[in-house]
Formats: sequence, C-alpha cells, structure tokens
Amino acid sequence: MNKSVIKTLLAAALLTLSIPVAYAQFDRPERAIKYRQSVMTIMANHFGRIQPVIKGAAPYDKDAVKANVSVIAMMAPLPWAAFTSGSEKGSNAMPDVWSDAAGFKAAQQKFQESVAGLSVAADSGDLEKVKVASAAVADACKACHEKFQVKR
Ligand code: ASC
Repeated sequence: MNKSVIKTLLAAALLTLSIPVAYAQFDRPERAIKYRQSVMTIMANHFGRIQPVIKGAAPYDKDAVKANVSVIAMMAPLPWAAFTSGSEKGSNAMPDVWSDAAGFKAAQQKFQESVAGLSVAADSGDLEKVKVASAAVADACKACHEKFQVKR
C-alpha cells in the first residue's frame, strides 16, 4: 500500500471512531436507516457521475473526477455505525449484517480500501488508473450488496 492509501485509511478510521464517540447519534432506528441509506444514495450518485468518463462517453476532466471521488471518500466511513442494533428491520439490510458482523466488517474494509485506491487514481490524473480503481470500487459495492442486501 502506498502512503496516500494509508493516509486515507487512517483518516477514515479516525472519522469512524471519533464521530460516534463524540456525540450520541440515532435516537430512533428509522433515523439510523434513513442516515445509512442517505449516505449510500450520495455515494452512488457521485460514483454514477464518473461512469460516463470511465465508459468513454464523456471527456476526462481530472478535477471533476477528483471532486466526485472526494465526496465518496468522505462518505465511505459513515454508513457502518448506522447499522445499529434495533435497526435490523425496515430496510434492505439482511440479518447477516448483524449475525455475521466480522464478514460485514471485512466487506466494509474492502470497500473503503477500494475507495482509497480510487482517490489515489483520481489524484494521479491517469484515466487508465481511474478505470481500474473504479472497477474495484464497483466490485466491492456489488460483493457487499450480494452478501448483505436483500435482492429487490
Ligand atoms: C453503483 C451503485 C452500486 C454499485 C454496484 C456495482 O453505481 O449504485 O450499488 O455501483 O451497482 O456493481
């Protein structure tokens, strides 16, 4: 792992640790569900914005890609603390999120590492690197959804 990946992961870990510790967060399960779904929605939106570039349907604008990726990087640590106990029902989350906490954690980490890789690629300005890193993010999203999200 290169230095900026490690830095991004460290920052993500600190954010995940510090936010829940500093303030109580969800007073009702519905709010935890709304929060985690909102974060996923924002990440999916900004990931979606760079896909035309990946597919060659839009020109590569390094700064625009970086701006979208930085939103995803900021959001990536956030959903997980919102899978609170008590919020098992009422969303597409499968019971495995809670019964296989280690597996869920591993999937989160894989995703966060892939996002750190996408940040490095976006900073490099090399579209080929962005394409590879974007595919890794899509794979991490998909793997976690397949294992932990009820099929719609
Ligand atoms: C997205 C999105 C996902 C992932 C997944 C990748 O843009 O909303 O959940 O990519 O579809 O396979």
